[in-house]
Amino acid sequence: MKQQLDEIRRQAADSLASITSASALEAFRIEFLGKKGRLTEVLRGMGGLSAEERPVIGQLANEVRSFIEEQIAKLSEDLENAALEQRLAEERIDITMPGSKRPLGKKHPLTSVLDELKDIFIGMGFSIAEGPEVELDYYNFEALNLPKGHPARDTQDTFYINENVLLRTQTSPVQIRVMEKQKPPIKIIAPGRVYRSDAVDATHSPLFHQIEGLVVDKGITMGDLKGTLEAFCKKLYGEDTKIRLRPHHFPFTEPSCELDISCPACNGKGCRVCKGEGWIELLGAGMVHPRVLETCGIDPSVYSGFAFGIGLERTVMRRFDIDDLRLFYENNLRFLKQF
Ligand code: 2U9
Repeated sequence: MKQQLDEIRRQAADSLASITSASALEAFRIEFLGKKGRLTEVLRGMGGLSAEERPVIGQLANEVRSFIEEQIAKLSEDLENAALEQRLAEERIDITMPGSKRPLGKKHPLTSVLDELKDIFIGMGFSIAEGPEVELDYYNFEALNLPKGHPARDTQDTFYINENVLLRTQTSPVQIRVMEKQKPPIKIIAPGRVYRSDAVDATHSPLFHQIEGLVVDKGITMGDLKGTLEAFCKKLYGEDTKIRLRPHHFPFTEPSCELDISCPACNGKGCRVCKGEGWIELLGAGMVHPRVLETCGIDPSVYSGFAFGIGLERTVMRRFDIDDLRLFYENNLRFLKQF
């Protein structure tokens, strides 16, 4: 039996030398120390030894077991360290490598000019009001002195969802809603998307943006309208900008006007930009029609107001000399990167 134990120790030492993985090491452990292992088999035969031999063989067997267990533990640690070194080498991150650049985004030209317009009006004491884009016919037309049958309601101009629901054609409904809820003084702008049933071309889009304004209080006059809009134009186009008001008609304002600014490119002398006129149309405005005030429960014999509307795309196209409205919506980075 002593020879068998010596032979097992030698075989174990030989096998260990060729083990290179944790799974092979586990197979080795089972082969020698498992229930049916080589050492276990030999120890089963100890029953047949004499009383003198048993303690001697038993000690030798324990020495062989301890030798194998120590070798397994050492090799297991070596294998783990080797695996860790392998991972560290493979998963190494070179922190001196340059980071991956994240190109910085920029505001869309419509957004940056809209923010500029909002800031000017906020600086003049206006609040910003918002409302639904899917609107009721009542708020978009009827309450604005545009009764059923008025041509502005025709479906060739308006996206109707059904008889009484549509996509708003202007942001005026927001101002109606404010007048219904809030008693004067009112001083708001209503910026936002509006929809018209127009075919897309260089100057038309079914979706575009407007900024409308409304001031209602006691004793509001056309002078307030002119003074407010002149201050706005000077802030937007420079202090030496001049304005002029031309008579016009809108069903929701009386009197109505259109406001021109002196051409920023030639300062009123006449050039390509203003087509030789020296003036550029900027917005429409007027005194709120008394019937509109009445509809909202505001007594026109006590209160008066003025309102105006600016097309955002047209303003931005003029600011940056852009000749095609579609460029705003195509998300072409070569175009957008210029702003
Ligand atoms: C209420 C009463 C009156 C808003 C107004 C205009 C004149 C105007 C156009 C400018 C360019 C629309 O985007 S555009 O095509 N708008 O000319 N808008 S007065 O008048 C109102 C609004 C709300 C309760």
